[in-house]
Amino acid sequence: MNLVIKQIIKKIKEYDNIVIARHIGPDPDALASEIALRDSIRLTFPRKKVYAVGNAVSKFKYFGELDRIDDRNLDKPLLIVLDVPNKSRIDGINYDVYDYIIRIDHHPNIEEIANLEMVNENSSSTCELIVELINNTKLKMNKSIASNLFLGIVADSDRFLLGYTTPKTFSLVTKLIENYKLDINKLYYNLYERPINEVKFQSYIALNMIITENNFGYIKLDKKIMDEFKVDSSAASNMVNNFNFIKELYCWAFSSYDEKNDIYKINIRSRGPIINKVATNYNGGGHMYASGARIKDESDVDKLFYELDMATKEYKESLNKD
Ligand SMILES: [Mn+2]
Repeated sequence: MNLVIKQIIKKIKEYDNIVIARHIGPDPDALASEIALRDSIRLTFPRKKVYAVGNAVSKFKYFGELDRIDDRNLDKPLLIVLDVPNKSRIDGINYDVYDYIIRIDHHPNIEEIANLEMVNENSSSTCELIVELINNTKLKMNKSIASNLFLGIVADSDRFLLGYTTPKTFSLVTKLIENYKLDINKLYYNLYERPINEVKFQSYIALNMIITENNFGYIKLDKKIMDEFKVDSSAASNMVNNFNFIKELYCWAFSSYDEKNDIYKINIRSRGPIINKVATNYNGGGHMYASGARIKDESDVDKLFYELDMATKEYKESLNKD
């Protein structure tokens, strides 16, 4: 790992134009890591041009502003891709214009997308990897960078609940809080404050979710029901983690219709069955126990749910063997 970190900082020093990108439909880890790394490089090397790109998300504005650029006009740019393992899911870049590409990520490898990779599947978050990068190089940090990195780690580990939360995660976070005097209670409001209609929508999901005999839970959220609760498809993704630790569920998935892009967004979570392999067959992917997919054809949603049910069945049967 240390050799890779050395190589990454060498490349950052070498290039004057640097673009940082992450996955489409960004979550807090993706946004926090790209903005934190951009701000750290700017702080350390004020003469470099560094951009964090991709579509902005209004509810995540508190992480900072994103940059609007045309990367085709940049001279010999370096691309740093964060929190995404596949080319097709990188947001807002022209892949072919880059002179050199680095990937920093905690998703399992899917395809070669970079010249240099810092990938650790056992890391809680991309933000944790950025903290390690900054701590082990001359890259600088300040309070706002530390706040973003803290929030990315908290969000992706679901408040240190999920696997891959290690003693290292806690010790890195402790130093962020101590060294930059983070007001963590204030920061939590950014992540966790939500309108009552979302809570009501969550109750609707709990009341109407179908649970199979294999302990797979699923629900389809159409436009009518989302209009009724005044929520959009991103609300469903926000609350999928809230269905963890339910005795009757080994795996659960929500399908929500995204009107703007005319697709069905699927959010899948698991506490046993491996789900990212299934999601990959449906224009999706992610982690072993946390995945997503984007589906055009509604009949494919049913097929995906069926395959998840079968994966859950297999998992349940494996439990009974021991
Ligand atoms: Mn992540």
